Amino acid sequence: MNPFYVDKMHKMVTLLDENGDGALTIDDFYEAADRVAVSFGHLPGSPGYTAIRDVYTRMWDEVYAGLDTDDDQVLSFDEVIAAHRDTILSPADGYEKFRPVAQAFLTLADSDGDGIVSRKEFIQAMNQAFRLPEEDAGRAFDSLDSDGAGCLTHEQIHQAAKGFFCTDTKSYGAGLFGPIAPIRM
Ligand SMILES: [Ca+2]
Ligand SMILES: [Ca+2]
Ligand SMILES: [Ca+2]
Repeated sequence: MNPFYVDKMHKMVTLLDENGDGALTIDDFYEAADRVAVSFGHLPGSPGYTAIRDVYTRMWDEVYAGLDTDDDQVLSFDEVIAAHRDTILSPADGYEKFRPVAQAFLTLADSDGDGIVSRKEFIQAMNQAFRLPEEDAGRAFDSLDSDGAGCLTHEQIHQAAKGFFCTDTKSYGAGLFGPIAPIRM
């Protein structure tokens, strides 16, 4: 596993670590779900709120809970890295675990439901879902919009997510979550 993959996953963990304690727990996911639901205008108890919470629960259960190798309900950074390598990076069908979760976020992001994600929709969704600063989200969009169409298809975003999570090279998708800074391990 090369250092670039570690740097990418570190960026991801940092974005998901809602309460900033350096580890991932279900509480991070529920805090994120609440923030995202409210920012998309879904109040607690509404169907939209429940749907968003279900996305985060599903993301935790299907992608992250299984990574908790010492079973303490806390995912350390090392656990996330090791497990991503074994379950998502190495297997040829690794992205299939991620695809339903990515699709749920895509459905949220494509707020007018026209099947494409405009630059504005992308920036709004990355800012609301992952607290990515708007400037970084704009750079992320531009790095993915390789043909300059000003919008992305759902399949382009799946390809980008696959590139981000399932390759350790600087392939398409490396910029999905904005700039990647090298970390010192
Ligand atoms: Ca945390
Ligand atoms: Ca653990
Ligand atoms: Ca759209």
